[in-house]
Amino acid sequence: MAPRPTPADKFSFGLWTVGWPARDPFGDATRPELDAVEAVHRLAELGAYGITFHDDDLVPFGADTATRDARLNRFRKALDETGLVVPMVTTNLFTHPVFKDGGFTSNARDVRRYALRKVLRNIDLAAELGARTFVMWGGREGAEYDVAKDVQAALDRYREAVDLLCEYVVDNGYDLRFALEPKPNEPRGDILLPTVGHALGFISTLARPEMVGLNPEVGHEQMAGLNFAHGIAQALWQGKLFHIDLNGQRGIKYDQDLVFGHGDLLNAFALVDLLEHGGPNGGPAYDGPRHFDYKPSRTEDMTGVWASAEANMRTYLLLKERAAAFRADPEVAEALAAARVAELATPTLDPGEGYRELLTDRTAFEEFDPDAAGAKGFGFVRLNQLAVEHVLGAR
Ligand SMILES: [Mn+2]
Repeated sequence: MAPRPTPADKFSFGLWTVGWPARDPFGDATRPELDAVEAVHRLAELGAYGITFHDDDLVPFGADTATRDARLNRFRKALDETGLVVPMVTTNLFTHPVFKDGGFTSNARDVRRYALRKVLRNIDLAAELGARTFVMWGGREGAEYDVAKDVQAALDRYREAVDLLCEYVVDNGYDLRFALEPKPNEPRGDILLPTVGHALGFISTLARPEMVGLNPEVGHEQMAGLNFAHGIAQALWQGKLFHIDLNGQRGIKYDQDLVFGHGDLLNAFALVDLLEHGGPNGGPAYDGPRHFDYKPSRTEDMTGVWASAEANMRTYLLLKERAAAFRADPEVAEALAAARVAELATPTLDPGEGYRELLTDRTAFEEFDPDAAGAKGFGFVRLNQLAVEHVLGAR
């Protein structure tokens, strides 16, 4: 029996996830358009606490003021009726043809100025709805042809844009932070800030680096062949995990956006353990929204859409239970000790010790027996098997 999700679990969904009519590059939509008001009500019934959206999900691109106001008012009313919150808002700088070479980093300067205006308007809306995080996924910020994009100039323009947006938020007194979402490719052949590591490096060059963090997505890092839980651990370690996109992906291929846990289940287990417990030695954990950015598969009808939404939350809660059981198992504690996992939290040098003292410590080198140390096993496989057995519900 999976525990039932409640708002205390802080599960949130993008309006574009359950609302995806399943149009793909090869085929037409297989489902009807979903009304945003119905999405709010259904997600609230399922136990979610939040809903997020791109500006264009809620108000069609280019809509007049009357249409925009009417759409927003209906949405606000649904939020009031259900108690659902909007913890995050994001912007669409990728669908309209004007953004075919990007928004902030288009070679065309007039497009860049238009993109900034579009985002500034959306930031006002985010603040008005009480969102605390503004996500920016630069899906079109990239290139197919190396000779057609000056990447260093593009990064200058990217930084110029993010610096300007931060200044706007500060000047307006908004309680809002930015979260960059890395992705290696798709829809562009190569996207700028392709991984967590690239984005962390970029953030360190900004005028207000403290206002900008990350919104890493499971599948995006896995599309680059990277270990998502490791990327998240580093983001937490650097205080940059502002938001997270949970989903599933099976290896290095197109962006699948499967239900959370329907890809690399063992890495999902490690991820939930990390988010909930902050790692085996109690590093920083995550207390933000558990946000699902998945796509209900094109094979599903609307019943399947809501079943898949529920599946994300059930899988998370089951993995949370499994992680707690793993941590509470005395045999696991013993295997962790044998694997010397806690020992890594001990600094390599003694308090006050420097290289001079290290150089005089004969036990560190002259009397150390590397052959004996090299012959000793760590027992990592036994520890991992215990994790597998907990995930399988066998313990
Ligand atoms: Mn994705």
